[in-house]
Amino acid sequence: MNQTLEDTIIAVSTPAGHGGIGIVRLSGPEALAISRKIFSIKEPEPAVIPQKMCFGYLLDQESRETLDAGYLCYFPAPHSYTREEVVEIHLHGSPILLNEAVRLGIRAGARLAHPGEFTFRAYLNGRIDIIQAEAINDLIRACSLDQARISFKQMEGSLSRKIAGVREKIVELLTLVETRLEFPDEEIEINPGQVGQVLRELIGELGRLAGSYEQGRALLEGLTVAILGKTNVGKSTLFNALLEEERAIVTPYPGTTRDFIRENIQVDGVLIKLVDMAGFGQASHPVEEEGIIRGQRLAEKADGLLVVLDASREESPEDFELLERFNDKKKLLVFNKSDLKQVINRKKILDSCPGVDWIEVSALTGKNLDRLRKMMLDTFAPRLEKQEEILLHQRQKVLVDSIKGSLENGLKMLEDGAGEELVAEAIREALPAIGQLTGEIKSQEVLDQIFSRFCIGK
Ligand SMILES: Nc1nc2c(ncn2[C@@H]2O[C@H](COP(=O)(O)OP(=O)(O)OP(=O)(O)O)[C@@H](O)[C@H]2O)c(=O)[nH]1
Ligand SMILES: [Mg+2]
Repeated sequence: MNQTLEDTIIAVSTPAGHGGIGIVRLSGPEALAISRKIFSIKEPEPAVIPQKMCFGYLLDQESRETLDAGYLCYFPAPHSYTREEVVEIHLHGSPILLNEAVRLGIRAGARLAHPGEFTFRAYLNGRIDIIQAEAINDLIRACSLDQARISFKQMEGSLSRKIAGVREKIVELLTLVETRLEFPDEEIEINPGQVGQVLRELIGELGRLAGSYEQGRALLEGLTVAILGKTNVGKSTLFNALLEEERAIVTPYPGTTRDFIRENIQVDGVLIKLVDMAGFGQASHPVEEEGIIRGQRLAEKADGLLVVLDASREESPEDFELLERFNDKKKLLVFNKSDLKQVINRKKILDSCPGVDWIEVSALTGKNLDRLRKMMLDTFAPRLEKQEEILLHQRQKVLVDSIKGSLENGLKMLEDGAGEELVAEAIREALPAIGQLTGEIKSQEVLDQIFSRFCIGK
């Protein structure tokens, strides 16, 4: 990513495609001058009132042709997204027109922005840190409301403040220990018990934070829930019913589904990737056999399983085999076809897998499906503590673990009675990881990785 801030950059900031409005954005020292060359404001002059929509026309100065009518909005530095001079030109949402506006802007002296370059400038100019930049992209790409809520809070700085708090406490500890080192003869109150106490609290706090990544990952990527069971138990019917769409083929013949099908559903703001697959058991065809193998692999990696049983028939060895095979996975037992005469020996099944929650449903009539949705969340989704911060990125987790590791070293040395110098050195090692976490320490590779995930115009 280009780190010079002298250029004025321009890009379409609304998504590609046709829409009600489209916005072209400029940022940099010449943003206002360039935008005035391509957009003429109608009456009264001097027209540009900061942070107010000014009506006018998109203009090709060379041909003197007016191309569209719209609004210009000027955000003077530093009160803008990037902290630079920023201008937004709101036009009709026509890709042809918006690209033409960008072309005119480039002809007037701007340069096309790279993906994420507006946000990158906000970061370089100190308006946001890297955690907030990540949160902005997470917010834009949020695939559930819960995740959007968390990303919004982090964009506003909640996680950054928490990390700043940790940093402050570490620096205080260092000051305490190092002052003692510099002035060994003076009576400075330092109590190893107190240092240990602060270290233990910090380690606990960082441990909880790192632990939240499991929830974060589920939120960002969604939970994968695989529907499995013998052939013909009603997996595809259940899949369609949960999806509220006739997506998978359903027939009365066993072995209907041969490949797996994945579709997303939302349950209470959580994204669930639901997978329907071939029924377990004796394959009657090589294609089905391959489907079964793939299904098993997928089920092994899923966050949760819905094990479907046909309650209108007797239980069979395959049902038990299946439960045995996925013994250690999170699962729910779904006794399907509750609208028919119930034949299955439920007790025998439940006894074979103690502690596993179950429900009776009819995928055909829809009975109990809402309850099943809720149980899926309760059983498979990691608990969201509303107050706690949540890490959404592995990058963040790795660094929080590293900070915690340095403090644990320091604590161990303290407990082993090592000299203050060594304790201080171990604790100090936490600081670079904090710098990397917030982006205070810049790594080109990390920056490229983060900002290349952004869209152009953000
Ligand atoms: N009465 C009743 N019939 C059901 C129910 N759910 C599914 N069925 C019927 O059971 C048969 C098999 O349904 P599918 O959804 O294709 O079953 P499957 O488990 O996907 O089968 P395979 O893909 O072959 O493994 C169809 O005739 C469905 O209409 C239910 O809740 N009640
Ligand atoms: Mg099926």
